[in-house]
Amino acid sequence: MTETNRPQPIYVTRPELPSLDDFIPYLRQIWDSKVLTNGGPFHEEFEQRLCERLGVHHIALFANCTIGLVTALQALRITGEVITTPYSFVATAHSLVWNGIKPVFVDIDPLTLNLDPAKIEAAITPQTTAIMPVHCYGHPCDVERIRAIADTYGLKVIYDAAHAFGVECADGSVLKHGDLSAVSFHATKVFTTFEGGAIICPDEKTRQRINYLKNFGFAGETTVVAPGINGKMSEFNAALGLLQLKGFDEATAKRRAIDGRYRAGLAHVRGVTCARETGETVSNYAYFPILVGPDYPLSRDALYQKFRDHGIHVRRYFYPLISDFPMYRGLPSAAPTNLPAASRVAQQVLCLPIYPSLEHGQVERILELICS
Ligand code: T4K
Repeated sequence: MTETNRPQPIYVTRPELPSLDDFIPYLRQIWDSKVLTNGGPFHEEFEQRLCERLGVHHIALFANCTIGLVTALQALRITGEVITTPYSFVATAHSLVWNGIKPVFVDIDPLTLNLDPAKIEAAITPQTTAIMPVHCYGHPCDVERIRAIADTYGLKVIYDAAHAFGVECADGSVLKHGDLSAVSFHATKVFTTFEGGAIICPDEKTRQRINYLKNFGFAGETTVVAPGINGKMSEFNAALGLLQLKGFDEATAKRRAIDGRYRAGLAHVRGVTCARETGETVSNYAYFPILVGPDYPLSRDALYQKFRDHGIHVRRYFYPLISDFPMYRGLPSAAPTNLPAASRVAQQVLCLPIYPSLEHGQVERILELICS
């Protein structure tokens, strides 16, 4: 095969961007006004539009989701121990450690791949102050059971909702659940501002405190009320977000079609299981994780390599488990015996490419590679 007819590499995700021409007027406005950041007009408008789009009342924009999680924990004054999942991106547990909080890992449900509510109570100690579950792959956690446990023990719930933009349950956006939820607008997410994120807050008072914290703690020109951080979103990112909102539904429809094709194509492949949805009424089709079981002719890593050899950059989200990284593996809760479901899933998972510009022929090639 020559360089010219070699197929283009395929990635696990690719951002869907608006046309550059459509972005130029936004840039011109920024250049003309010279307001670049610190709550400028695009920032304010983007917060407003997001509230409308998501059906929520209070949003604080952030430079990224990780700093949003760190700030959410600060805002609720979480200390001691927080129960969380090992089956996530490292930012989940890192946000705890950045606050001097000890993560306590609890196993996942092997079907939903989210924190298993049945295992939470056994991990609660007098030091536990909160639960940080993840809506993994955008599939909602069992929010009702988690809320009931939190209420019984007087715990806060902060959702790492990095994957869950646009996801809805029967009562609307999943981002409304918990005391706070943090969502990501990173380049790899279904909705992107290049880098970015937001906290969804229950009330204006909490949002105000979060706004102080993300602006160094300033509550006025000469008043600093907390040792805050710089977590602000710039005008550039906010303008991009405004423009991106316009294309979100169309992009989701393309993802839905790919999701449907994968599910149909893999339905009868022995040893391959598609992760199931968990009760959302509207999905965002953010990821397409499959589990490669012992009945499949190749190991997960052999299939991963086969894809790589064909220029297809699938990813093993989330392997290794967070609890296997050096800064966490000494914790008693990190022991693989405490996390049997997460340990098994991390060995089997492979996230297939899914993004709006992924072509029909490319999806078929991916399916062929799994089936051949
Ligand atoms: N909580 C959870 C549960 C998360 O998954 C994440 C982030 C966070 C919190 C923190 O959110 P942020 O603070 O980032 O807002 C990626 C992302 O960097 C990370 O944001 C994401 N989760 C995680 C699941 O995936 P990598 O190291 O896999 O990214 P990378 O650079 O290898 O990109 C993957 C593929 O995406 C590339 O092969 C090609 C494509 N890509 C990537 C970038 C950055 C593009 O096409 N364009 C791009 O600009 O972590």
